[in-house]
Amino acid sequence: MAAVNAVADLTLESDIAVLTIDSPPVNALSAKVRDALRDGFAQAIADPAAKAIVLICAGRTFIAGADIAEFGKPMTGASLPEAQLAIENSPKPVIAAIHGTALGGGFEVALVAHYRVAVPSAKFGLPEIKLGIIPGAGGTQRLPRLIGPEAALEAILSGTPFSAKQAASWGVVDAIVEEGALREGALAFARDVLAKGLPLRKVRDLDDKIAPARGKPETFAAIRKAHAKKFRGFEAWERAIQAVQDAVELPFDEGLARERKTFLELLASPQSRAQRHVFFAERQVWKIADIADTTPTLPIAKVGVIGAGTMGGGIAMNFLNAGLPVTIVETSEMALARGLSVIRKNYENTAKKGRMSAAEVETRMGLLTGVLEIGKLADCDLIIEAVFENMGVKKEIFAKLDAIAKAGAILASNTSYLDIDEIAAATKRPESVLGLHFFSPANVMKLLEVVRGDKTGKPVIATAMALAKRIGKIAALVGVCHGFVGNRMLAQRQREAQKLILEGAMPWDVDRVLYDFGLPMGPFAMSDLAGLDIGWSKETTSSSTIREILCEQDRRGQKTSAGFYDYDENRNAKPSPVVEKIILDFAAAKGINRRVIADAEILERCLYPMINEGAKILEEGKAQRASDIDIVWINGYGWPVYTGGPMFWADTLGLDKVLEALRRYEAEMGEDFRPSALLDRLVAEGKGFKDL
Ligand code: T1G
Repeated sequence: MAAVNAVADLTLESDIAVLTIDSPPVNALSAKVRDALRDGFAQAIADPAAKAIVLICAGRTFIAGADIAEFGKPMTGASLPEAQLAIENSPKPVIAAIHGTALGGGFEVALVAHYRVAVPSAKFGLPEIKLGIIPGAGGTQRLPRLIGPEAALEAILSGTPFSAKQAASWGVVDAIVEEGALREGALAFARDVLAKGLPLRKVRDLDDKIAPARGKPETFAAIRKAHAKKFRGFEAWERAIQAVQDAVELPFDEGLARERKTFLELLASPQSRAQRHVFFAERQVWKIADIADTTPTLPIAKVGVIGAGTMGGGIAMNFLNAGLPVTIVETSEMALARGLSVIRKNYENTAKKGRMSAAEVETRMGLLTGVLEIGKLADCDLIIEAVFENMGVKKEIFAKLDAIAKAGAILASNTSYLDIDEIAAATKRPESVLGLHFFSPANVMKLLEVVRGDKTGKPVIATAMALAKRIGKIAALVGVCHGFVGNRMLAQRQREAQKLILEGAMPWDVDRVLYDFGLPMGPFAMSDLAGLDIGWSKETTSSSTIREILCEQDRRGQKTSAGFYDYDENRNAKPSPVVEKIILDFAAAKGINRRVIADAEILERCLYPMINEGAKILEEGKAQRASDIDIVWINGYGWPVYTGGPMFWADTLGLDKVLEALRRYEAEMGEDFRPSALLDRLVAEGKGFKDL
């Protein structure tokens, strides 16, 4: 055995050379790994005893892509294309042996091998689009030659890995070998290649899968049309489609050169920097400074949910989807029946769309029990309260739970802003109490704010974070304050949006600016969707806000086909002359001189106070890191991922610019814009949130 370098060694198994890459955690294509590929293949090719070469990786996975941590830094060592040429042009058959996830540059390395074998659990993918780039080492040129342009674009635009079984059916993989016996399987395959004198197949030479699409731009036009809505605001997707079109229309080397040029351009783009920030932020968010990964977690085998309304039902579905039995409590037969039927309908709709079998619907519904007595939750390991937002009611429920729940049970509230410490104080076991703040629709939205109370125990937090992963959520640990992280920052935007429509803008102006910025919806369209009458009552209404007046005129939002907007029979919104008059009359009655408000002011006044509030949240330690706030907003409120989240975006703008604007607005409009001390300090030190 000869060490090629610190991350690779070369062994000779009778007449087969085996190059083993070993660079934890995921054998990413760092400079050392690229060097090892170039030098390892040169050594194996030069060794007369080696008749074929197997490329395999140690550890949990085959090469999972380029080393993202190296992006943006000066490149050292061999380039990836250089290492790939050494493999593709080997005069000896090269077999890539794949386990774990062959992703991005890792898959592109496998695609220059002459043959590929994999274990059944292996996965393949080109997830570069999630980093704001396109595959940059031949993926857009070689994959279409193996599976056709449409399937290749589906894989590239989704970034979703596909299975070894799928890869085998597409001919991407030449053999599936026994799980756990990859090395032996690959060596046997190599011997078979030698014995049969099979050719040095180069994917670059294939044409049969791309020829049918040649001279048919309509193929790509259709793909563009199908993805336009999903990729609104993103840059890379259009470039990916163009690259695959080049693969079909141009000679291989020309297409490859164009791909590389596009890849390098996108790599230097603000969008890719932002999405790379999000990649690492999504991994950081799980790490809790004072809770070690080894902290014991509590067993969760049975879950209780109090309230079968929209939130309770959605929350229950998360656990049913993870195979956990759920007992759901309601106060009346009718409310319980309604709640259970909504859950069943949701599953049946999913089955209708072919995303679940009828048997699976029954399996999940079979795990669900509806009851009317809270006492029936006594044997649950976790109980989540999801009733309407009233502190008195919640404290009453937690006092009851304290009396009936078994020792060690975790008691959680789904409140979206109330004080978890006050709720915990209603029990004699505050160490077992925390907030689990789901986002509506709770079975769809990925974000979970895990709210840590003053007395919440570390095993309870560790259990909640692990459980979040189990139910497919991304969890952010937040502290107790009004609205926690997401809603606390949202309140800043909502306040300014309300003020702006009095001062001179119209609801559709504010929504347009935020929609064009990349948010899925503006505050007024969002209110119409949620319903303007949440928290409103005919009895107490007093025409004191635009919202109240709209409700008084039975404009409750989409459900009444009228709210801030008028809605047609297809629920398409259009600006409303009725609302315009209501706003003008209301402002006049308040003696407000309306003025023309520029889009830039709308954007600054809606987003900068949010960033400022984010800074206060960090100052108070209600979030561990600025990137956690980015994760909250991207996964809970649809903040455009290609800007990296509000805090990363602020750094991109320059905190000095944000501070200057806040000071300007504070001078004109008062303390709502008073900059936080942290913002002041960071600007004074010439730093950003990323430096915290
Ligand atoms: N580069 C650097 N670090 C990486 C990495 C990568 N590609 N992939 C993972 N890590 C780190 C990660 O930060 C974490 O570190 C640890 O490994 C475990 O990861 C030319 C240019 C492979 C499916 O986009 O999807 O190739 O937090 O917690 O859940 O066309 O990681 O422990 O310090 O995610 O088991 C394309 C990215 C790159 C794959 C494993 N490749 N990685 O998931 O573990 S672009 C990707 C993943 C490219 C070419 C282009 C996942 C995983 P730490 P983890 P996991």
